[in-house]
Amino acid sequence: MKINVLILAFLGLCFVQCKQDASKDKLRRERPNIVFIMSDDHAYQAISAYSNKLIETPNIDRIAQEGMLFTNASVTNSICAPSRAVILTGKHSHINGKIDNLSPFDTTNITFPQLLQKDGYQTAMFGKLHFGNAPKGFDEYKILPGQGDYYNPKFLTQKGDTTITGYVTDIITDLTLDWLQHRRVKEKPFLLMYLHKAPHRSWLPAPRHYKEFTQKTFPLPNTLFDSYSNRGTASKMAEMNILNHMILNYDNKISAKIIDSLGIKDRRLFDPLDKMTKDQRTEWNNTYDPINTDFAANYPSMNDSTLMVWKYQRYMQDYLGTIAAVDENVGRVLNYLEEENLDQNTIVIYTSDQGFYLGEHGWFDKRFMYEESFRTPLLIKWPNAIKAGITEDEMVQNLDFAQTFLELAEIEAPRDMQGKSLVPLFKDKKESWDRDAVYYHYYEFPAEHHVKRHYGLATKDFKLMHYYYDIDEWELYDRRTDTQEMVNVYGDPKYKDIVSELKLKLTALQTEYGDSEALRNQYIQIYKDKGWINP
Ligand code: SGN
Ligand code: CA
Repeated sequence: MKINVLILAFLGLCFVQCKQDASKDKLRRERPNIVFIMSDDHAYQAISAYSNKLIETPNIDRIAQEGMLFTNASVTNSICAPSRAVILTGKHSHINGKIDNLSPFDTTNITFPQLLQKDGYQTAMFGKLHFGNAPKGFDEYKILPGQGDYYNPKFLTQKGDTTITGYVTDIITDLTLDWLQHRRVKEKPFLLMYLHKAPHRSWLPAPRHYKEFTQKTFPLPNTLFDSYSNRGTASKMAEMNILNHMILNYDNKISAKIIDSLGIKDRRLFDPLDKMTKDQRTEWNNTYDPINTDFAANYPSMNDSTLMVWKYQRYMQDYLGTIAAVDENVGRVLNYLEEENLDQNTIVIYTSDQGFYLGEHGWFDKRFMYEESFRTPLLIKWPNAIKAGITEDEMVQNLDFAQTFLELAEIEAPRDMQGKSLVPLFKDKKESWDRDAVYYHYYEFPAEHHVKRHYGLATKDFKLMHYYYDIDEWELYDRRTDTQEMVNVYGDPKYKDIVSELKLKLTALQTEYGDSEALRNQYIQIYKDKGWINP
């Protein structure tokens, strides 16, 4: 009798425990899915949720309409692979070691996908990573080698390489949808990293957008003819001016034959279209041959300013043309989530690995801490938790994603991660958000585009930068009055106290994040050892 009572009590306890475990399990299964969409070099100026001067992006905009639009999101180091390393590790470049596109990613770094995978998330990555090594922490990946190609791209997979015929943005989406449809494990929450190559240079649109975009004319930015006066050496020395450094053949798609016949000494002649099939090439020629003919006829009468405008228009036509395909494909993924009733408990993020110049200051490309390359688009929706239609102007960074995702997945973040979870901002608990400055450090110099090394800090009101390697120059911009950053006020006596205050803050941030002169010298030494000495 006594024994029976004991057995019953034991079974009862087991039942309660099992029930608790099951409901805990259920709760953990109900952790949100994460769809992280990132394009490459997508300027916020080219998303209509921010501004529709250049293009309409109705699908990307849906994310902001149904969630939040961040107007003050930035990167810690405005270049591709380093930005991706910051995102995955939640650590600044000087800590995770991926300071530039050239150094290998140190795979002993712990990344947030590894932690999610270990804790029950199904994980997948499709598209551009640009690390030179395979990602860790993914159940499945299909990634472009290096920069990848727009047409008929090759992908690296766990089962070897595969080349797929078609247009890269469509293919990355097909792979993503195929995984969602056929290999998603319904019992698990998932992390999906859906990473576009577009709109990266050399800006090749999909055939369906050739006609529409090559016929468009775009408004000129009012700093297109910037002479870089009132600023330091770095802006004057950069090689990313549309008139002087954009390549007529590679970038503007004027054939080598025409360039030669016009006697133009272009810096580089090579064919970005060489991966196309014969049919794709024919379709391309149908649109681009007449552009070539027109250019040949008009070039002799062009001066610097008309050539600048012509190149800017050509640049915008192709760059924005690639974004039209990104937008359509983002729509396909959002639709799928809705059709499968996955949208309510899925957090969807749209961002870029950094910002980009669309003719502001006469530039293309990125790398600088000046606004257009420092700032990056960020749109987030999660119907279960985020109210629709919110605009958020707090200073957030790509550094913050890892800790945000870990918090959503109820996983404790490693203590050495350096970002801040965005969850309080999602829940409108801004009182617990106390960040008043962000840190930036760019390293890749000497290198293409010649943007000098610099670090700096940004507050909502000011930006202080130090170019420290081959020159020793400070720049200060007053963001309240000079939103286009046209006048360096560092030497202006009016700003003396502000400079002192910001320098103290900068030192405090460097101490907090563990950046130091010794570390800077160590990273410079790597370039010296490789013989990459500044000319
Ligand atoms: C390539 C581009 C550069 C660009 C870098 C880095 N040149 O080298 O214009 O700055 O990538 O871009 S290209 O002639 O190869 O197109 S990043 O996005 O990968 O960082
Ligand atoms: Ca990039």
